Amino acid sequence: MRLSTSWITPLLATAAAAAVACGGGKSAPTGAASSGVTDLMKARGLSEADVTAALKTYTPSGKHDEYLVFASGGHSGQVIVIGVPSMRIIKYIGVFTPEPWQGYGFDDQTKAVLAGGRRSGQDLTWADTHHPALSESGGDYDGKYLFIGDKANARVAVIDLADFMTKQIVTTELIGSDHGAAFVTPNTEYVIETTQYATPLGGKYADPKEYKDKYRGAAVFWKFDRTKGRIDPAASFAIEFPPYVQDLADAGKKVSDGWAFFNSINTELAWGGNLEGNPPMESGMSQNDMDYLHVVNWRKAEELVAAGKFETIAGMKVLPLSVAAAEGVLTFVPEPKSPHGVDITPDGKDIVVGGKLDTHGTVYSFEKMKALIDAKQYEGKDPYGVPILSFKDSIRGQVELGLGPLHTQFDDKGFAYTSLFLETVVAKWSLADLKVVDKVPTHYNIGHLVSAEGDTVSPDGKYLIAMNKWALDRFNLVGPLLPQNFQLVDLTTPKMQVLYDLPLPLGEPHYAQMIKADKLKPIEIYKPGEDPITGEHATHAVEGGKERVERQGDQVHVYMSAIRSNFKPDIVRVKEGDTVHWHLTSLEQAYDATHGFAINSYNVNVSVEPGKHVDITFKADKPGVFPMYCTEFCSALHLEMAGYFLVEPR
Ligand code: RUQ
Ligand code: CUA
Repeated sequence: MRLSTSWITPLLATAAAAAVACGGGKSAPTGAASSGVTDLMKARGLSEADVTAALKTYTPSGKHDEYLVFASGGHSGQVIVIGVPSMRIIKYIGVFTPEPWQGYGFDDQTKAVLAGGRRSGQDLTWADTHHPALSESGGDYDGKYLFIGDKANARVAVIDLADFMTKQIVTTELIGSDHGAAFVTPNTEYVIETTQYATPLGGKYADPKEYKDKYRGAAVFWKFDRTKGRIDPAASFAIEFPPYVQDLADAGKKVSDGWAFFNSINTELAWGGNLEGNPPMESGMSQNDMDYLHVVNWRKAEELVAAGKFETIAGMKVLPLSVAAAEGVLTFVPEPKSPHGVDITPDGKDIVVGGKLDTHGTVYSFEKMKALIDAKQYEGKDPYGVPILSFKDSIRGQVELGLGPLHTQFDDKGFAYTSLFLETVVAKWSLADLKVVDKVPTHYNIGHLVSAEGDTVSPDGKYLIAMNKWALDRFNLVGPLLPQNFQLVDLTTPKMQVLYDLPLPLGEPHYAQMIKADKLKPIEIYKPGEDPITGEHATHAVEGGKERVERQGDQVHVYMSAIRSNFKPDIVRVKEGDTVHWHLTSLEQAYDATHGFAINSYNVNVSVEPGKHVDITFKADKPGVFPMYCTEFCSALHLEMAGYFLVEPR
């Protein structure tokens, strides 16, 4: 390999200029760095492209990232926060499952949050977290909240980006699974959750032989109350759909605000039964050439529900399919067989559907569809009475993308980026003339992709992450279960370039959203004695000097404080059989001075960040001597931050 260093000088100069422009650091060397760099490149076997990629992503200690990515943590039930361009993982947020470090699911406050996600009284200790959705104002991310859906158990969570904590989980027994979740309307009026697998609504029983008549899909519109920062189930509603197996969803924006779009993959009404004389599920669902894009006027649905045109099923207001079909709430447009992603362009004018089993992306025109709907110009009706628009009169065109188009994101220059699963590339194409202009290979089997603010009304371009399902030869060998691979792609160069591979060993990650970091304004500490879930001063908050143990019959209340480097009280005596109500407040107000608190054998483990208050309730049913201690290396006397919990035998 012949190495020249002339190319690196301008690159270093640019980097130095950028550093000075951002007010950062001392001036970097411009001419002299080259010989040392050449030696390093030789020693590590790096090409010029490698070093360029390194310069574009390397983020020195203390420098922050320009973007933050919120990625689904798949089965872990968590959300992963990643910095871009460094690709450093910055946080895991506990959402649908207990997360020990944060004490999430261990104190009374967060146990109650998780309990919101119980189904039929059952605690669920995993999730299939899919699509994160940042809250929007005017179709742009506002940096306030994050929502995410659990496909497996049809749940939606609300995360407050003030402290990056999950505040609420909602679910409805109306449906049994979701996939089109979570997607928000442009002002976060609603968080959309759409079924994947059809079931009888409300958790009833019916044999799949009655699939056509008894099984249904639905789109739930969870009402988000911004003043409270919570979903209001009582103000939410659902729209009943035929059992066509709805897939992804997206809300209209700008011209198409008030509408939402859902695709589907099973107009065949297949339900499996490969030992009962039926075709297997996958071929049964792929017989017809066309499926239906569901075009939904949700504002109209909202009006009809407000006017009382609903049935209540499993506590949810449901706009019946017959009403939705008759009142122009639900209209179908054919879409090429078994599509997958549906994504609205930044101007809200077009709806891009990924073909999956078709080589095309189909670009529907909202204007054309709206004109046909207004003129009631239909081609026919489906067996459930839903009007169907003409395919050719509804589209603006099709773009020949390649094999297995799935999901689409956008930039600020009129380009769209579609993931091609089978071809395992990202295709860049022009929205104006529907032509592919570039492709970049990804390693391997790309699912979703995310560009900077790429599904808002004003995408940034710049960066894209390919979220790849396979990673076979990319990293050190770690046995049969491999990490997935997030590849950072540079969108600023004439040809797209892969800059970085991030193995993600927490999965299976699905979708992600990327937000400009300066839109986020997280708090640094809690107010003294704050309950992080209510945001209020906790009823049992402990003040310094007022620590105590109070007994009321067999109920023992422990009012404990934590501050470097002790717990007060550090001896707590109870009797076997007592119920213990532990009230723990951190008296710290210094940023990052976090303590943990643990008692062995009682599964007590909480985290108290500065100011935070938590309650812990348990029965002291095991007599003995239990050391309790701080689980964060908080200070030089961290090991001394300990005490004894004494349970005297009866
Ligand atoms: S989707 S399999 Cu987001 Cu492509 Cu779930
Ligand atoms: Cu507090 Cu260690």
